[in-house]
Amino acid sequence: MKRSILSTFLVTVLLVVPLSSLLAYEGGAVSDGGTISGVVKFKGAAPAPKKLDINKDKEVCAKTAKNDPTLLVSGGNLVNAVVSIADIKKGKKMEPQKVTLDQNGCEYHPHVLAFVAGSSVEILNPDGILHNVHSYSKANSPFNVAQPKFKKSLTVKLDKPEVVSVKCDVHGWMSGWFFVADNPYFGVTDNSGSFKLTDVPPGTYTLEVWHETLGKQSQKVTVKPKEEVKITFEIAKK
Ligand SMILES: [Cu+2]
Repeated sequence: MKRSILSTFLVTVLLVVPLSSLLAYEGGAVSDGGTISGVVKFKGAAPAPKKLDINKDKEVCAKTAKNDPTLLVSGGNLVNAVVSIADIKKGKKMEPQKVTLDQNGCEYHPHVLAFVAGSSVEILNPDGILHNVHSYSKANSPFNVAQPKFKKSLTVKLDKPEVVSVKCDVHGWMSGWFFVADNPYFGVTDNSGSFKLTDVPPGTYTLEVWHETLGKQSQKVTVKPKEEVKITFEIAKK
């Protein structure tokens, strides 16, 4: 009898409380947090930078030479990789931000833009020519917006965690990514390949690195109160 009451209760809880809220991230004050820092390395011989073929609107877009951003290695470090904690459910506050994607010179700056779900992205067009911003998303509604030369700014909002490919339908070489995070622990590597995640509550987590060309890799990391743990990722081409 007792068991059936308990199971009725559990079934009721599962029906009433949506699964998404059980999985949601809970933000608050972190007093004894530690730091996860490190570097993402490219394993193997670094690929030679590939020049992009700028075959349209050259007077604006070809002012500076552009390298293919989809695999950039700098001194053995992997650039534009996102390092994040994949399985953290509780930690520092997560607040939606206003972030900027600039199309200056027919290139997305930054190439990989990471932010928390619920944030707004202001997309700038200082080029004086037409761009068309086109997102390829599943969880968020995709957008496909013409941005003529007089429209210097437009804003989109992404509410769901997801990695989203962004392209320009006018300039085939323009590509970028939105990394929409479900928690505030993430970083994008620059030329130094380094990352630093601060105020992480003590515990054991799955630290994940994502790169558009090389895929994902993860490792377990244990964070101790007020200590810094150093992690190295080495990712090879598959
Ligand atoms: Cu464009």
